Amino acid sequence: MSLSERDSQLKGQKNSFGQEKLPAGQHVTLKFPVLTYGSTPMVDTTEWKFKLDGLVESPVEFDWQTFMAMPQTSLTADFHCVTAWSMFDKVWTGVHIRDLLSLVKIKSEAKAVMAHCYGGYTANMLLEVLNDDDVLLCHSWEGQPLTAEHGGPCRLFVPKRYAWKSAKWINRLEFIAKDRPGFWEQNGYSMTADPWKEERYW
Ligand SMILES: Nc1nc2c(c(=O)[nH]1)N[C@H]1C(S)=C(S)[C@@H](COP(=O)(O)O)O[C@H]1N2
Ligand SMILES: [Mo]
Repeated sequence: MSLSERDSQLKGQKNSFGQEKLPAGQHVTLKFPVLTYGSTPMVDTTEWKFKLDGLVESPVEFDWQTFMAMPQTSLTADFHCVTAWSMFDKVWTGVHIRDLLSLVKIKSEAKAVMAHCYGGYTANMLLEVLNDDDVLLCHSWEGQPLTAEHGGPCRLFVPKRYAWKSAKWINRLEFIAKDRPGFWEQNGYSMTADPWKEERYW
């Protein structure tokens, strides 16, 4: 079956949230493409640290051992890149965002969040987009540790948004009062990035 036949076969199919399985303007990939701006940071788990700060009562920082000792969640989900590929039904594993957020008391003024990464990349989203049932801080994909090019040792996974919000090599979540543009958002990409509304640019 050709890829375009595959795309048309998906027409009318729904994902587990009742959305079109293949959002408008997307096509299926059977690969796991690498999309990185700039070079791949090499981050050793012995040096890795993660911070939750900004509008929280008390900031928290933890190391790799602590991260891996947190409750672990696996889920099967799709991944949609704004360059038009969609990858379906892969298993992502890590710490569920709600288990992560339970480590801090987020102040009521916090409405948005900025993901910060090793290498300097940033991505923004509303707190309600981050705080969703299918959002993970991931260390594994299809049962294997994430490779460095895919964001290993740790990346964010936000399947309901275009993939640039799924920040690779993430090391900090900063809670902020007002949504502000991250790296791609400063370069013309959408603040909200909903694939089912084709929010690609702004
Ligand atoms: N730190 C960082 N995270 C990033 C990117 C990046 O360049 N740097 N690219 C984004 C984009 S545009 C996409 S499509 C996905 C791609 O993830 P993958 O390379 O694992 O497929 O990562 C996102 N996260
Ligand atoms: Mo992307």
